[in-house]
Amino acid sequence: MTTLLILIVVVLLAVALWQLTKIFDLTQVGGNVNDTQVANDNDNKVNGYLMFGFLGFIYLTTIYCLLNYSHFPLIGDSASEHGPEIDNLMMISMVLIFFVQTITQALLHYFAFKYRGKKGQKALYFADNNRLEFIWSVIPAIVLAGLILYGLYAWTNIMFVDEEDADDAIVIELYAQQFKWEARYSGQDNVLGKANVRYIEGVNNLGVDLSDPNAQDDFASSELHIPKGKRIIFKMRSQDVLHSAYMPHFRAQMNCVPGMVTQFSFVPSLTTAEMRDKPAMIEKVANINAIRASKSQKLVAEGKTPLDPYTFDYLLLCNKICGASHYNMQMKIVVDTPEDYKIWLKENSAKTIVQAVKTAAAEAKATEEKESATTSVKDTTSSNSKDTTVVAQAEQKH
Ligand SMILES: [Cu+2]
Repeated sequence: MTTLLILIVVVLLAVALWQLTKIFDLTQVGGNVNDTQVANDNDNKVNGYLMFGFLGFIYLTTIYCLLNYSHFPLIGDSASEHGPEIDNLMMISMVLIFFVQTITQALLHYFAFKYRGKKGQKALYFADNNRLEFIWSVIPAIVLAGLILYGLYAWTNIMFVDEEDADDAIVIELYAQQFKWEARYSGQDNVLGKANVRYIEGVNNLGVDLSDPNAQDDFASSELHIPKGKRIIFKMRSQDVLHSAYMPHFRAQMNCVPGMVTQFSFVPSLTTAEMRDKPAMIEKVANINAIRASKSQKLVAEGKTPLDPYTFDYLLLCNKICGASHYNMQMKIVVDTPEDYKIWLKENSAKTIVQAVKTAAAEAKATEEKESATTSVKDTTSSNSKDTTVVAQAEQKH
């Protein structure tokens, strides 16, 4: 809000200044001032040097941003086996863009200065220059073709997973809905049971087909646990609108589309604990906690509860603006060692979805019976009070 106010004030100040200069110009009318609208040599010279000034501004801003903000992008320390390949592709693209833009901007501004308007100087007209056009067409074509080929190679490498070959891969479903994620594990058989939005009822909020033999051992979790060093095949579904499963630390993203199953697969290469121990991560966390500590001081002074210190966790985020609470659509990912994963699996795999549905049905039945018992007790009391209409209604209920 404050930023908006500041922006409005700046815009209003600019407008006021512009109006003031116009008034100033009007007061000069009739004086000995050059008010012709045609630029003279001096105007062109000023504009030529301003071009150089702008070039300097671009370069200085670039250097400033590189020095101050280059630690923000996630480059290096990716937590999946294919991560370095994506980082490499990203790095090559960025270096190329940086190189080309640095040179072209310099040329653009230099020539704007060199060929600024001068009295008596005429522009040379020529229709085309084959050699020049050849150079500026062929060089980008070769560079782009190389980049695209490398990108395609990386893409197929990452996206093509032979499920028959990868039989020790773990199949997990990521289910998206406004505004939360849920993971469904395929259980002992490693095959997810069929699911459809039409089967959603009560506690079966993932719409699992309870009659499917493959669904019998499926279990759901609100936290995604995966083991290090094993291939995970994610099957994505969405209940309502387009979502996107984004796991930045694993360099993974895939759209979740209502009515179809999409897929992404990767091998985690760093456990949560290992990632927390990385020097870059330690520095980042310390930085966040320093900010939190200073905020907490203010909160305490206002009599509010201070913020909890931050510890790093991998996250699954939604990367499609899917509604009002999109920003908060996230799920914690824990990369365990294979041993810890086994323990977690043991603790959680017993709570199957089929079992949960059965328990809920039994509970519902029990409460129903309890309720009908209390109603019949009430019935007797009301019949004692000779309220015949209530008795009749209660009988109808039975
Ligand atoms: Cu979403």
